[in-house]
Amino acid sequence: MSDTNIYRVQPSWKREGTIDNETYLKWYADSINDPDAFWGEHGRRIDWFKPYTKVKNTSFEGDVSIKWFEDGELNISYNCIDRHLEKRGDQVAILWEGDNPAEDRKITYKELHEQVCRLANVMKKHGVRKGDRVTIYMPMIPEAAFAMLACSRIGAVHSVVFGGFSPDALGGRIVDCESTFVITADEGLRGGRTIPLKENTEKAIDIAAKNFVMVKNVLVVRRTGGKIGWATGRDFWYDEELASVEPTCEPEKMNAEDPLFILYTSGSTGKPKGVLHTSGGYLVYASMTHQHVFDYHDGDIYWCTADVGWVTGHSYIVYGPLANGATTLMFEGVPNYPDQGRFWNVVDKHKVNIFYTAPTAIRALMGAGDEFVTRSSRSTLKLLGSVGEPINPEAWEWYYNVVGEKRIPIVDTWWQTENGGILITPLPGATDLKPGSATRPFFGVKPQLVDNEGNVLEGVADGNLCITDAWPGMMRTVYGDHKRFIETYFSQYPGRYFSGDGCRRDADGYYWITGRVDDVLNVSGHRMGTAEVESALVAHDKVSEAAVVGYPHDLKGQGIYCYVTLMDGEEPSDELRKELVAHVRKEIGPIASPDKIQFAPGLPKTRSGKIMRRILRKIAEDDFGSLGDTSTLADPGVVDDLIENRQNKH
Ligand code: 6R9
Repeated sequence: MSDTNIYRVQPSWKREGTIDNETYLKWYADSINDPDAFWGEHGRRIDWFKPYTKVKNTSFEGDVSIKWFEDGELNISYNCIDRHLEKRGDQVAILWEGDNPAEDRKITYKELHEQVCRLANVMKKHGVRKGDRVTIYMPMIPEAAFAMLACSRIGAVHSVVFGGFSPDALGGRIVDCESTFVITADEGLRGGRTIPLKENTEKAIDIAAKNFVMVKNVLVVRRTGGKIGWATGRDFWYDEELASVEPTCEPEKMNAEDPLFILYTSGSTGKPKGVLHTSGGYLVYASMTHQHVFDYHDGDIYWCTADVGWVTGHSYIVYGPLANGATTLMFEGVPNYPDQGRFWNVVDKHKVNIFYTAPTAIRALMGAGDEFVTRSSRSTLKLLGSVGEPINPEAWEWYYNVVGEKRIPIVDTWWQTENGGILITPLPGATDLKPGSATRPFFGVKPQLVDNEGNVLEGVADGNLCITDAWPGMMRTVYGDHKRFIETYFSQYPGRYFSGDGCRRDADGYYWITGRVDDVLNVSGHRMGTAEVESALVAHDKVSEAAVVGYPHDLKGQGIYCYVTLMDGEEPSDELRKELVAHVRKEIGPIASPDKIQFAPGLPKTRSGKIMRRILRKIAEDDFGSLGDTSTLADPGVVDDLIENRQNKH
């Protein structure tokens, strides 16, 4: 990675109130030297029913306890809606662009208020109470945001499950948080194709029932009008229910540390973890990062292309922007439908000022050719953002030169589901940019690099990325399993939060994320554990053993490479390959589709039976010349067969 190209902050990147470098340095120092004073002041950017008197009460030691603004009371939906009504009741809050370019909707703050209140009343009518978990399995339609906000209005805890996940994945998530109320749609629509959300929900409910979690009600939004099954008494139409209740609903007074949502994410082990975020600190952090990282100014049209099923959708489509009274664009479709120019057509159509997307999309569009971009104007754009995986410098340069016409800054934002908001990022008016670097920490964030033994690395270094002190937006626990929270994030390097990412710090103190150092894959910006894909594979009755690793993939960042050992008597075939791909898609969802499957008579194991993934990674990368020491293998002979039959021969 070269850091020779530096893109200096341009005067035109600053507007009134944009944070400059001097301010960044001062605020950063303040935030580190006196977090209580810093966050005590910035915590007031949101409205509190009862002001806090305590600010920070956190410990990364022992039992790990994170509390921010702990005696304050607030309501998230009040902050995202009600407090804007007087000044911007008629301003568009959610600007929706359908999968079909002919379809769009504009929802003002006033309308948002009514929709959210009605839905909150419907949930109350069906017995949903403060603290209850509600599962949201929705397409990218405004009702998904209404559902999240309605939960927050009554103090219910939402668990949004990405609409691309399978019935099994959905069922598992319903069971884990014991949620008895599900909000979904008849079908989703993406790239002209329908997704059977209600049908998947029914299958998931059956799975949940087998695990003794009984879903009592399903609220169904009419999206496509497609034919669906129906259980009278359990299923209700969203529109009919909303019409039957009052249009106002008092927001529940919530403690700052009351849970707001659970979001499942993959780790090194097979089972996704329910990352729990609470209310006050989360909203302060999401709104503050949204304002300063994207240099959001009043009146800007802001578009984040993520799905609400991911944390980026939570913090930067819904909560951050709406807390700031922004117009947030929500897009139902995909970047290449009807063609590869869709993003830029939408930018022109809705006069988008701030655009935030993922490297995988940038790479795919780069591959499609510049004409799809250059035929659009994009003159309204003021800032570009990137998130989800490391952005390679080539893609960064293309984004900067072609999409942004060398005119506007790019913010490469590093953060994770666990973090609640952006941790390492440029600020457009303050930070000189280097393609491929997430640059510097946001206020209150103390990064640290350590070697594998936990020794702190100073200055220019390459190591494991930890954060040494708490910030308001961070997760509080793994839902229902605080021990796992401590083990996963605070045990490898005690007293510090370990991100699972590798990272380099250069001579300017800039951070360069190099990717996961654990058994987590990042495929097109989607996180998944190798163990999850492995357990899906071994659930197939012809598979005896499986090992999954990532390999570099031009478009997806990482591809999924599976080594599969078959049951005795089973023969490898292309047919079976296809069967296994279909099987994994069914078990997890299309995002987990294996790219390569190699049938292997044996896997390289140590004498104690541990699979040596290092070797499997090298072979998947077609880099078997440097396999390193294989003498500890129980049967070194398996390696030759693996090399011989590798699927990525160059
Ligand atoms: C927000 C989000 C988190 C993982 C993270 C890292 C990778 C995210 C990145 C990045 C390099 C960036 N990641 N942003 N790597 N540069 N700007 O994506 O959350 O889905 O939990 O993924 O994504 O590896 O650990 P999540």
